[in-house]
Amino acid sequence: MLDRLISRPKLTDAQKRRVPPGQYVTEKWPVLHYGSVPRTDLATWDFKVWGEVENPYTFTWAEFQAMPRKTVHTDIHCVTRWTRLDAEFEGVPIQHILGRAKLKPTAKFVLEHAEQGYTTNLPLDVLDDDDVLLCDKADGEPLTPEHGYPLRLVAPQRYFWKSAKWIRGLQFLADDQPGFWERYGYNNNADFWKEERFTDD
Ligand SMILES: Nc1nc2c(c(=O)[nH]1)N[C@H]1C(S)=C(S)[C@@H](COP(=O)(O)O)O[C@H]1N2
Ligand SMILES: [Mo]
Repeated sequence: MLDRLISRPKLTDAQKRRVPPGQYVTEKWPVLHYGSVPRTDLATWDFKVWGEVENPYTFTWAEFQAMPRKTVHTDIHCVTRWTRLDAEFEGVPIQHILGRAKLKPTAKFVLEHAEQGYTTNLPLDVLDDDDVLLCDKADGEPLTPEHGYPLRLVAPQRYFWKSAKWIRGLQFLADDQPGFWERYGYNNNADFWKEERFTDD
């Protein structure tokens, strides 16, 4: 009865297997973040790569547009329990960013830095995955302001708070540093298959 009222999508068995424990599927793409949606001027926007790298660098929006691109078809999972299946993200593969940075052997973690001080951390091996992008388009359209325009990270193998919207830089680290939500009790690893939502999970 309740199911009919909230009109949840009918899922095939194959789709059901893609829904992690404790999650429900939504067809819409919810908007979720702390604080307000920043305004961005592409003419002054830049992106910094620094830390445990041989070649720290900064790129502009025009330089970003000239980088190699790819499209990733994937599912996304928010710790607040919504799951969206079959999203399509387009952008620059993270391997391009890593290659140019020339990571030092000491680089084991990354801290994503976004507008207004939002940060989130990942181990390098989770960042350096085939489906991780610096993403400027979703479902064929430029990102909308509330979904991270002009640029967000997409790291779909972890709860979606690990994918910073309005991202402005990547800092490579020898030692792990908790980000914004991680300091407020969210799980450092955030693997949705293991339901790693909060620190003690
Ligand atoms: N800069 C920034 N990025 C953020 C957040 C935020 O508060 N600020 N929230 C995260 C959380 S909790 C989720 S679920 C996703 C939501 O992305 P969406 O609004 O595009 O669905 O963004 C993540 N990235
Ligand atoms: Mo989230």
